[in-house]
Order: sequence, then C-alpha cells, then structure tokens
Amino acid sequence: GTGNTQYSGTVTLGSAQSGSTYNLTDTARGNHKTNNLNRGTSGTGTLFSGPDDVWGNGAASNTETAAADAHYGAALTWDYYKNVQGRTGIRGDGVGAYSRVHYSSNYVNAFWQDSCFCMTYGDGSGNAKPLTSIDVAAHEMTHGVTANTAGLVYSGESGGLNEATSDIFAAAVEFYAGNSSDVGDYLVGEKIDINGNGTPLRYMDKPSKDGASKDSWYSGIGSVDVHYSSGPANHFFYLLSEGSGAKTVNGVAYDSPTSDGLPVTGIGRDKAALIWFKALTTKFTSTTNYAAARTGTLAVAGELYGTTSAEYTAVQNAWAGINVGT
Ligand code: ASN
Ligand code: ZN
Repeated sequence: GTGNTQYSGTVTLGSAQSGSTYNLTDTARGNHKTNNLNRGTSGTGTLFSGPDDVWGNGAASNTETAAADAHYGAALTWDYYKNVQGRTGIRGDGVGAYSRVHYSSNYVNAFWQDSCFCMTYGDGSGNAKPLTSIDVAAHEMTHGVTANTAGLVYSGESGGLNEATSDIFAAAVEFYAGNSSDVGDYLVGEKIDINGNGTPLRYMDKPSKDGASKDSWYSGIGSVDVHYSSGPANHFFYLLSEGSGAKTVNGVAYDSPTSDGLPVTGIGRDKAALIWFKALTTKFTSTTNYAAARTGTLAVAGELYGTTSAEYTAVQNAWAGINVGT
C-alpha cells in the first residue's frame, strides 16, 4: 500500500487484503501489524483496515497518519536488522511484533513492552508532535532486541547501556532508511520537537547539549536516569563512527569532544554499528557495565578486524575519549 506519513513523505507500506478490505498487516515482515488504541490505554487495539490501500494524508489530524508512520518505522527497523545485522525479527525467529498508535490523550512518549511483544505511541501534546518518527520506532523496537539478547538490566550502568543501544540503532536505522524527508543523523527524536524550539531529545556527538545527559563515564554514573547515563555510550558510538572534532553529516553540524583531549579517528557508522551489534548479541550480559562494554567491544573488534587493526585502535581510543580505559 501507500503511506502518506507525517515525517517521511509518501512511502510504500506492507499490507494485506481480505476480500475488498485492506489492513496493516505486513506479510513480508513476520505479519507485523499496526493497531489503533483510539485514545485507550489497554488492550491490543483494533487493526487498521479500510476500503483502500492508502494510509494517512500526512497530517496528524488524520487517524491513519500515525499508523502510516509507525508501520513504516517498524518495517525499516525490521529491514535493517535483517539485511544489515542478519537478525530476522526482534527475537530472531521471523515473527513480527505489533504497534499500537493513539495511546491515551496528550501522551508525550512511546514505549516497548516485552509482555505484549509490542510498542506503543502517544500523539504528543502542545508543541510535541506524535511520537512516530523513524528514530523513535527504531529506539523502541531495539528495546525488544536488547531484551531478547543481552538482557541489559534497565537500571544502573547496564540501564544506560540499554538506552544507548536503542539510541545507537535508532541512528543506524534512520541512516539506513535514506529517507529524504527524515534524513539520518546522530540526534534522537528531532522530528518530535518535544521542547518546542526544534531541538532533539538527545545529541550523540555531545550528549550534555540536552542539559542532563553525561558526556563521559564517571564513578557514580549508575545513579542517574538511564536516559542520561546512556550519554557516554552514545558519545562512544559517535566518536567511533565519525571521529572527534567538528564535522557535518547530511547537513547537520556536530562537534564532538573527548574527555582525554586526544583525537579519535572514526571508522564509519557501519563498522561501529556492526561492532556494537555483535557485542550486544555475543558478549554483553544482563549486568554488563561500562568497563565490560569496553572489554566486549574490543573482543569483537579483535575477532572482526584483528588486534593490530585501525578498527581495534579506534575502539580503544573512543572508549578513552569517554573516560573508560586508556
Ligand atoms: N520512550 C522511553 C524509552 O524507550 C520510555 C521509557 O522510559 N522506557 O526509553
Ligand atoms: Zn528507551
């Protein structure tokens, strides 16, 4: 079908047909479905269906628009994990999840739940627009991937690494999408405009730009909210991908400092994301902390590229750049 999304322009959506009715079941992606909660807060909601295979009109006032965005974000995330990381579905078993849109009223968040194997989106309130952008979808679905792999406990340092994993793959999926309306960046939630001034929720090049996230590891970081203790790992990923200093990517200007003042030479986001994914799925455990994440990613870099490689050195230097190891 055709989706007229709010954030990503006109896109192709996976749908199913039953008689003369179409519905948002993505048969090519594990039958991932998108359902309407119609402002409710419980239950699975109602599968989006209708007489034509065109979904939404680009405006939030149209009930189907949020569905088009959510369905598209889920499809991109599915495609990214399958085509780039070799993982088919959140559990790796080829089975799709489902999205619920129009959760509650004036709800300014989105979330993943293991219990329903589903993700849920609010419509926003005031300045904050519906929470259905590509990066938010990828962030939430990645919570499902993390829960079904490393199982990083959602508190303390492991909680920060859990959050960072969702932000890292949010960026990776947004770049992978190559969508000209929602271009790839190292910002999280920039389309939602949650602050009403065009700023994103989080910045990966210098996380402290949000006023709360930490740029570097310190003893005691495990006591701050996981959405802020994620900062150093997001910063690590940026440094490993793009290197330190000033740089413009897809028209967005970044300037990433290092805690040790030493430069980092980036290896590109594809290699950085591969290293993080392999560490998440083969090295990290539920209690992995920052020091163990360093050990795990170095082990993966050694396996993939060798311990004398530029990639291995970059992993070491990026961790040193956020005050983990030397
Ligand atoms: N949107 C938030 C997140 O995915 C919800 C939460 O705090 N868990 O991190
Ligand atoms: Zn999260």
